[in-house]
Amino acid sequence: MALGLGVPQDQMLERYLTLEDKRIPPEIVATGPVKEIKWTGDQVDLAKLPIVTHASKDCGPYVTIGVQVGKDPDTHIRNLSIHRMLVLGKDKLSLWAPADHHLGRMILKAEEKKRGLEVATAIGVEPSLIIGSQAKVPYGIDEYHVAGGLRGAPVRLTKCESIDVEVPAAAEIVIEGVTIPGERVADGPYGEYPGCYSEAKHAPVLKVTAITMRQNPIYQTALTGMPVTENHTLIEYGNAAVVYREVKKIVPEARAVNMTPGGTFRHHVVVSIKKRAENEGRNVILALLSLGIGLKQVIVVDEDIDPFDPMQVEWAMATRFQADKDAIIVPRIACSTLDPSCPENRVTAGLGIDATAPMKERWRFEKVEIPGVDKVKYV
Ligand SMILES: Cc1cc2nc3c(=O)[nH]c(=O)nc-3n(C[C@H](O)[C@H](O)[C@H](O)COP(=O)(O)O)c2cc1C
Ligand SMILES: [Mn+2]
Repeated sequence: MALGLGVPQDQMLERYLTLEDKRIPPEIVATGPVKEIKWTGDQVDLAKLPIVTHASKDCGPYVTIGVQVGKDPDTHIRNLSIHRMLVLGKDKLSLWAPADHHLGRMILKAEEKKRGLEVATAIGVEPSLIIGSQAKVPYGIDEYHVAGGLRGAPVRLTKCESIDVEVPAAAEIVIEGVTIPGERVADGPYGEYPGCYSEAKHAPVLKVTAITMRQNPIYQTALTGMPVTENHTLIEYGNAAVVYREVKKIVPEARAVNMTPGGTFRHHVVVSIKKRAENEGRNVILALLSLGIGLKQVIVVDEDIDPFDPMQVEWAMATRFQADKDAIIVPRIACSTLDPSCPENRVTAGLGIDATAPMKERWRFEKVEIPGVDKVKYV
């Protein structure tokens, strides 16, 4: 991520926050390398692409890191996102874009008008586009503008052959298609980001209308499954940015935010704050559980605890937390579709742990320090 954005690793969140807000609109160009080869009509054949079956129990080959471009059927504002696609035939793919994601909403909006949604999938694009597609910006913001900000220059786009959608002119491969209104397919098992196999029972279906590519294109794929894979790291900062901004609204002295790797960078977060009112930690918990980005566990610690150090976080829980008064359980909130522990699709319980020390009698919670101990050399 840091290399892709040209940012020092230890400043990632800070720099990402500024870059994500920059917003540089794309430029349209007449053509580009992605138009060197064009397959239309009968030439379209997905079997000619080296689409990979990744995990041992996957039901078939999936495109896993294609950046999808769709347009809202009313406003025509674009959206970028990444959704897995299972090969169903020479010109058919599943498209796992559920309604909790913007492309899924666009597909449903088009179906209400009895139409398919035109969707282009760009494979092999530069990091700013992949990272930009993961930005948690509201519906109605074109992530091409976000990607432009991340790369510090406009993304160059060219028009598709068979649909009214613009794609990166420098992409390796573009798959153009239209969703088939009302058609759904059971798509799975597939080794998903929670680290378990999932089956999407109602995945929309895409009819491929054209494929364009460079001469000798490079086909890019990505792993998902047990954390940590590309699917996890790519989403870390998009999620951390939303969380950090939200925490700052409540506690201006938010110190750090750790979307934890074991929590898939999506379900669990540890936040450290310098609180100035007794129950600010509880407000942070409630705000984050209601964000709708899939969080189900929020741990809040004080500013003297490093949220990236699991030992320190557990220590804070061991010495500053009482379950009966400091835990919050919020029943039945909307969440990710893929957590296998959910009792129903997209229903989860939120857990908040306020492991910040009470403000009165602060000395009882102070860390013991031995002067000079860090200067002792044992070997
Ligand atoms: C490698 C990779 C694969 C992904 N696969 C899927 C997927 O199959 N289905 C899905 O809904 N989201 C998937 N995502 C996550 C979405 O792309 C991500 O949440 C995105 O921000 C959604 O965009 P939106 O906010 O415009 O809806 C994937 C992310 C990555 C990095
Ligand atoms: Mn979006």
